[in-house]
Amino acid sequence: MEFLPLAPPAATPARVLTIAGSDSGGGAGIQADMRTFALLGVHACVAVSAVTVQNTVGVSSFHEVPADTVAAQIEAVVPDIGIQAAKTGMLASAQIITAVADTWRRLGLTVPLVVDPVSASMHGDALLASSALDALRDKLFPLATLVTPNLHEVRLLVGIDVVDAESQRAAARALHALGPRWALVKGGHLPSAQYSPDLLFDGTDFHEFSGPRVATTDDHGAGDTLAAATASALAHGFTVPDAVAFAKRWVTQCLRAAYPLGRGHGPVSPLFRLSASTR
Ligand code: PXL
Repeated sequence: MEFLPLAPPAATPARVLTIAGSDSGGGAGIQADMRTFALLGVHACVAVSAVTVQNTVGVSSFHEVPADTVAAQIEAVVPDIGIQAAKTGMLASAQIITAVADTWRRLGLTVPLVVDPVSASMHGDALLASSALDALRDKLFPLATLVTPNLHEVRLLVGIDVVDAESQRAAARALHALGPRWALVKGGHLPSAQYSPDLLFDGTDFHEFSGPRVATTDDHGAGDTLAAATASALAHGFTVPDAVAFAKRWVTQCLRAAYPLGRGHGPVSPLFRLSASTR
């Protein structure tokens, strides 16, 4: 596959800010973002929103970072380092979401923002307070270039059960009406044997991205990886449809390279790029 252009050695690469939670198992959250950023040649800035206590079997607890500390991390890095794109993952609470949105506005940021509205782990452990949904819809979505919910998050956010192509379109319309410039309804959890159809909508046109389904239960961090690769491509100036197409191919490769880990679900892996780049 075509990769993003790498900066020459010692040249400053594109910078992407992730605002997300830490996964002690190293497969999702900030750790997934940083693996993808590094393997795509992007420098990661990080605002930690929460520290989760988890392994491959599940999330046993998490500790939120105070909202003003999340805001302060963003305020520290953006004017100094400069970013070409940002993404959000686990934001945990309405206070943190509000702090991120307020900070984004205060800094007058105009770079692309990918909002992955993480609400639960793959084991079903809650990573977002139910009282935070209003803040997500009302404060953060209107600032987003792209939102990337999975079907569970679509149900929580717009109350639509996506079961087929028609309901997927209805969900894309409802999500777009909340204010992001683009909405991506990820179809990875649709009951299709061969394909995983993602639907992108900008209020006018629908774009479908149909990747091959990879048969693996080692898919921890797949959503984070898709959003991180999309943000990386946007940082390089890709259009949103081109960035999503690139990210979809990237996550498919990462699913093919996923490895077993622990007693539960292993992570998707961008480490395949290490052997690809030395060939
Ligand atoms: O994959 C979603 C996700 C995001 N961020 C953190 C997570 C998870 C899933 O477990 O733990 C911190």
